[in-house]
Amino acid sequence: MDVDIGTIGSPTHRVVDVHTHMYPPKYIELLESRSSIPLIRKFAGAKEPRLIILPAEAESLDKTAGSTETSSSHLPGRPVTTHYSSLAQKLHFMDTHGIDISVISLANPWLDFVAPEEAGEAAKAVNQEFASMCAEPSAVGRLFFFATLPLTAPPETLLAAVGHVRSLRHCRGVILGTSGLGKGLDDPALVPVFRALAANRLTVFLHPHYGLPSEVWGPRATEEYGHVLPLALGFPMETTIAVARMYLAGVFDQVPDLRLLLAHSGGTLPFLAGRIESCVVHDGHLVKEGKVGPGRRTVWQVLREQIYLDAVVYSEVGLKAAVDASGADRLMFGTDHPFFPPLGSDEQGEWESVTWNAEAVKKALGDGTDAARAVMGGNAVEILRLHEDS
Ligand code: 5CU
Repeated sequence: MDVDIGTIGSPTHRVVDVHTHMYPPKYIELLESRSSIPLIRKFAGAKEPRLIILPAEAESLDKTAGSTETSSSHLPGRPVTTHYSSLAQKLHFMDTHGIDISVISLANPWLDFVAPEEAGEAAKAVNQEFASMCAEPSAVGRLFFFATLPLTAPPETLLAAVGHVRSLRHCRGVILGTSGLGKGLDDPALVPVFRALAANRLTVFLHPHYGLPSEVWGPRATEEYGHVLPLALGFPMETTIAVARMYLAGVFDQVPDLRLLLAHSGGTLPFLAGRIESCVVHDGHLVKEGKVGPGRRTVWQVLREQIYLDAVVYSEVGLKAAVDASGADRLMFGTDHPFFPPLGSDEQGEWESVTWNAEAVKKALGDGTDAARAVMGGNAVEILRLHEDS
């Protein structure tokens, strides 16, 4: 059934945000109940509680133990504003930036930390909350979602969860971190899950969280460099490594219908695909194992056949690499809301992090061109079936 989207523009002119997160109230409660990361903690004198999730933030959290420090610039993590959990706020943000439709997803670290025996029920509760938000009268036709899987749960619970999310209205896929069942996404035990997702036309939105080991950022990072290194470099490398491992393990050939949407324009994959190819072709071990012979699909082919990229890369330079690698027809606009709010200015107004991404699309593909419109929304409508109200 086609969605009644009221005053919203024609399908090819819609603006769609495929990378936009929420922490629904039950998930916030879960984080508030914890004493180790990920957690939400209140600090004396601070206006909002702080969300502390990144492995690289653990050290600064330890330093605040017992401290009465109240200056927000010295507190770990980020303030939990209404942007994280409020539906009205999400819709306001969309209206402010001319976004017609958002495909919302739980943000990192999802349910990766939940005990195996609790993960199945936790996933059901979170996914139900997302489905309910999308079914609110103010949201119908404007919100769809990527569900969350209970990856720490036993295999039968995990596969049952795929069955559950496929039945949820407005669900278009799942968001997945790179740890998988604990051994990464090249773990053969994940293949049945990928098969089930592919069979149900559920796109996998692959998103980083763990970055790289903290030591690589050096001894000055925690005190002096904020979150810049883990977020700007750790996240994209994590995504790149995860997909390269899947490629080397043959996951894309084993599950040819699997579709991955990669966060942050694929990390560094569009830029490094040529180097990965060269390393594959010149690897004596792979050649001896017969993995480089005729019929091998190149990384470039996988990028054009099974991978979509978001356009959350903040510059036309990176975006052009993404277009060259996957094609403008596989690229989809995103914002990463509620992360990267404007600092020191009105969070209810326009966010520079959003306008940078929209500008990059214009600069890379031309203002008002069909290709730019496709990236801003048309592709997402087609690929994620956002014209169907199911
Ligand atoms: O600011 C951050 O830490 C993040 C994060 O954790 N996840 C994300 O998607 N973007 C920014």
